[in-house]
Amino acid sequence: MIGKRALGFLGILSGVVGLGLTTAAQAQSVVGVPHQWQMSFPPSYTTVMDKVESLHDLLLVIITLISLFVLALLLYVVFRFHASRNPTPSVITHNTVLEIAWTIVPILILVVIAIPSFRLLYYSDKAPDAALTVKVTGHQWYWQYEYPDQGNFSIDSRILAEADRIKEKPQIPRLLAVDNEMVIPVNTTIRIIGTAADVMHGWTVPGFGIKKTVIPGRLNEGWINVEHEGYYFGECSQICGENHTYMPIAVRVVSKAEFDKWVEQQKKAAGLIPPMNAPTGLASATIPANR
Ligand SMILES: [Cu+2]
Repeated sequence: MIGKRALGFLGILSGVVGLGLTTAAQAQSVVGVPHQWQMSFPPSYTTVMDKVESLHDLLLVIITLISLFVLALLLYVVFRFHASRNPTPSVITHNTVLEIAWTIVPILILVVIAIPSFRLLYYSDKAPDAALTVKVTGHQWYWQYEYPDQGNFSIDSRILAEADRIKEKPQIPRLLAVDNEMVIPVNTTIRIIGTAADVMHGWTVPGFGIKKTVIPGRLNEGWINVEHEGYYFGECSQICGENHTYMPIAVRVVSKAEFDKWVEQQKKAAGLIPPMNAPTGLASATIPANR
């Protein structure tokens, strides 16, 4: 009996401790990761990606119809004009109506594709009402994130060695865990300004519908607004040298309160906030005694 009770108590205790650890280390669930046997796009986490998917769906319908039409024409020609059925071939070389038709129809199809395509291009291009900006700099071979609106601190984001990943962030898949994720608040429009320090890199997070090639000496702009908290991942998408494979992009989306807390921590670590033990009597000392 006692043994069972002790075991039960230990179980509860480990549950409580476990819960504490879980909330501390895994406050955000791992959302945006690839899955086994994944065939299509990753799930969409931003309105930009929703629109990318709907453009893709439209294009898929158009190219399927075109392919089936061309296949049907080919089969018809193979059957109808086979030497056995058509021993004397036609010698017609021109048909004005047909030539105008096969010029105009593709133009119309391209216009149908171009309208939503340009609309999406402009939609994803710039965010005039962004609440904050994060500057992304690609290095050989890690990412640097700067927060100019929060006092201009910066963090480096490097891949974790496998042993460290297992120890520190076991919930995150292999080759995707980094020491410092880019941290952003949920449901907030974030302007992404991208550049590179050495060679071209690609800041790409498929679930966000963002793929920015970052180039030394240039600034490229994009934006994200993520609806749910969690960890999201991408990879450098521009061959940038030996360790190109080992510079994953990890984004941690947190509540606004948690983001503010994280910013305070980073500012303190960067020495941007004066220590808290400043003299408190200063304000009263400046008030004249006779008032
Ligand atoms: Cu790369």
